[in-house]
Order: sequence, then structure tokens, then C-alpha cells
Amino acid sequence: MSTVFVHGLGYVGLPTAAMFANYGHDVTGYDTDDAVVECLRGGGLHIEEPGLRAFVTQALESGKLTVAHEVDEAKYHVIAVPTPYDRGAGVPDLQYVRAAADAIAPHLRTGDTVVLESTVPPTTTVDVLRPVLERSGLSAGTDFALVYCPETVLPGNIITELKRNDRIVGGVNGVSTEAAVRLYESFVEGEIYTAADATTAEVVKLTQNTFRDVNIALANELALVSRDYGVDSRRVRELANVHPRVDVHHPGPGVGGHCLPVDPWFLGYDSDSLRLVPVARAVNDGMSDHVVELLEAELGSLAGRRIALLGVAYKRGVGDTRRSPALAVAAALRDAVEEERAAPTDGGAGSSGGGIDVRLHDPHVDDESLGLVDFDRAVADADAAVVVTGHEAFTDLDPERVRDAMAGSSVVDTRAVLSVPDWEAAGFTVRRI
Ligand code: SAJ
Repeated sequence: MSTVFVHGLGYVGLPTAAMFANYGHDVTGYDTDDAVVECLRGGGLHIEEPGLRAFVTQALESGKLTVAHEVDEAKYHVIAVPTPYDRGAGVPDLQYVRAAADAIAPHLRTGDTVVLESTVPPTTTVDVLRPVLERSGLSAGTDFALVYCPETVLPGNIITELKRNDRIVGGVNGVSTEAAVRLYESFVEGEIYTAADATTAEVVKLTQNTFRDVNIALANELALVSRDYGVDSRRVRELANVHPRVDVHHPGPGVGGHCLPVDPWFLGYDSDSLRLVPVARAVNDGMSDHVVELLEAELGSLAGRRIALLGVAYKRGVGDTRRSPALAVAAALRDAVEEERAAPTDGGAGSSGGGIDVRLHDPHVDDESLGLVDFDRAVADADAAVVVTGHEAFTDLDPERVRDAMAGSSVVDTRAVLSVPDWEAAGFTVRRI
């Protein structure tokens, strides 16, 4: 078994490092954040993901996985660092990819393989990674293998998908591709497909997430159209999907996470051909305003209202709040009240009514900076509750208990996880997207 060095111990890097270790490789995991290294060394875990604690513990206790503050030599270097996108500036931030390459270059030896797994704009492997690594004096494709092999794991099901999903491998040449295939074969149970080159594999990855984002936009738009015709969008979806070649996705309060809202922009980074994709992004981003409209339809003015937002994670069963629809809904609610106050009233000036009290609650999220409150505080005397994330804890809520705690009787269920008959029987008005 080979030595594998994993750069970046986040949602992808940490399970990947543990996977290689649990399949017999000698693995070193490295993170530039000392707190992450110390946390793991102390037996902690900085990520909420089902099954990950036991999986990482197994790797550490077997001695096959160690966690390091320093980069070192290894037969394989796997890069799984973040690639944020600055939408304002319209540029992908590749500083962590460059830093990983910088750190690897002095330790690169003839015969090594460098694999990039992070999601990146097309041509990053050859235009950004390759020149930095070649500062070692070695040439990609001849002296060392250089490959793009995108991760495809779904947060909430990472360990299973890491093992079972098919993989795409695209190297700068055939020798590179083969080197990476040999590495991933050691644990991947799915097919390993080879792409003609690294750029093809990069475009494939972005295509997968863009496909999903655009399809969710279609589901969201169909939900709005269904409402205009007074028909139940969920039933429309179910019946449309009986067709063997139709698979309408689920509408919701928007698209969050670190992948779907970002990757479509990566796809168009150096292409002038994107037309549909930006529109789909705008449809998905606009869903937070639609949630506000549903609340206004129930409550009229939002000024001075107390609103419980249930669910701050970007999707069910995870604790990740990156680009979460809940944060967009909270901001849209505050904006709506600002607009109300600025709008001229009969007397001429804007209204002086109160602001809005938005209470955020999520049993999966542990982030003090968000000012989360417990469930009882979120719903106490609330005028309305909005289910933004479809966590199981909300599906299991007792509507009578919630009714007794709240002042109002309005619920917006953006994920369609509540039993409408039960909530209506308890006296609630339930609105869905
Ligand atoms: N969502 C909807 N309606 C749907 C499906 C999802 O509104 O029908 C929303 C979710 O609630 C969430 C967002 O979309 O806010 C994204 O969730 P997701 O489960 O679709 O995807 P991610 O971001 O957790 O993971 C995606 C996956 N990509 C695909 O399914 C094509 C995963 O396989 C990738 O590995 C991951 O991105 C990544 O890291 O790129």
C-alpha cells in the first residue's frame, strides 16, 4: 500500500483520508488550520456528518491515519481544499489550491502523483496547478503524474457515496490517469471512468452540479406557475414524474451549500456561452423573496412581527449553514420591513413601525455567531413559523404544543415536511411553496 498525503481536512478531505487509511494506505492528513489538526488529535471532530466520528476514530486508532501540521513527501498527494467564489468580484478564489501546490512542490519526487479533487473552474489543473508544481524542476506527465478527480459525495451520506459512487479521472496524459485509477481502485466500488484530459473532468464535475441547480430552478418555477393556476404543485410534480423520462426536482426556499450555488458560475468563468444557467441561478436566489410573500399574504405588514425560522442548515440532516436559504430568508424579511418603513404613508413620511424579530433555530447547527435560540424561545409568542430546512425534528413536531406556545397560527412549510391535516386540525393555516 502507498503513502497518501491529503491536503485539506474538511467535508471531503477528512473522510477521504480516513477512507484511504481504513483501506490500508499509510495516510497523513494535513490542514493549514491548526485548530482542525489539534481538534482531530484530541479525539474531536469539527464536522457534523453521520458515521464520520467512528470512521475517523477507526483510522486514527489503527495508526494508518496521522494528522500533521507540516507537509511531507508521499507517493500520492490528494488536494481537497476549499475553492470559494466571490460573486461580487466574479472570480473564483484559488488561493488554497495554489497554497497546496506551493507546499507540495519542494517535496515532490519523480514517480509521485498529484490529484486535485476540489471543484474548480475549467483548466485550473493545467493552468494553475501545473506551473506551481513544476517549480520543483519536475515535469507533469513525465516526471510526476497530475490528475483531476472530482469528489461527488453528498453531504449527509458521504462515507457511503465515497465508496460507492462512480469516479471520473482525467490526467494530463494517459500515464497520469492510470496512476490515479490505481489509487482510487483500492477502495472505490463504483466504476472508474477515464476522461480524455483534466479539463474534461473539470467540466464534467461542474456539469453535474449545474444540472441539479438548473433542474431545481425549473421545479421552483413550476411551483410558482402552479400557484398562479391554483393547482397543487406537489401533485403536479408527482404526476409529471410518472413519465419514464421526466424527473422534476423538489421546489424549496432556495439552493444552499458550497456547491450548487457556486459551481454554475465556475462553469461560465471563461466562457461567453452561458445564458440559461444565470437565469436559473436568479430563479433559485429569488425563492427567499417568495417565502416573504407567503408570510405577507398571511400576516399583512411584517413590521413588529416575531417570526420563528426553523432550520438554518442548508439542507436536511446536516449542520452546514454555508449559503443557507434560511440566512437569505432572514435577510429578505429584514429588507421587506426596511422597505415597508421607507415607503411613503398617507401622512407623507415612511412608517415608524418596529423592526422584525427573526428567531433562528436549528438542532443540527452549532455556531454562536448566528445567534441561534432553542426551540421554545424561537416559537414563544411568534406570529408565524417558517420551516426552512426539512430536519426530522420538525417533521416530528406536535402541532398542538407549537400552537400553545405561539401567538399566531400561521406556518409556512417550505419543504413540505409537515402533515397539513394535523396542523390544520390544531388550528394552523399552512402555506407551502
Ligand atoms: N435542493 C432543492 N430541491 C431539490 C434538491 C436539492 O431545493 O430537489 C436544495 C437543497 O435543499 C440544498 C441545495 O439544493 O439547499 C443543495 O443540496 P443537494 O443535496 O442537491 O446538493 P449538495 O450541495 O449537498 O451536494 C452536491 C451533490 N451534487 C449532485 O447531486 C449533482 C454532491 O453529489 C456533490 O458532491 C456536492 O454537491 C459537491 O461537493 O459538489
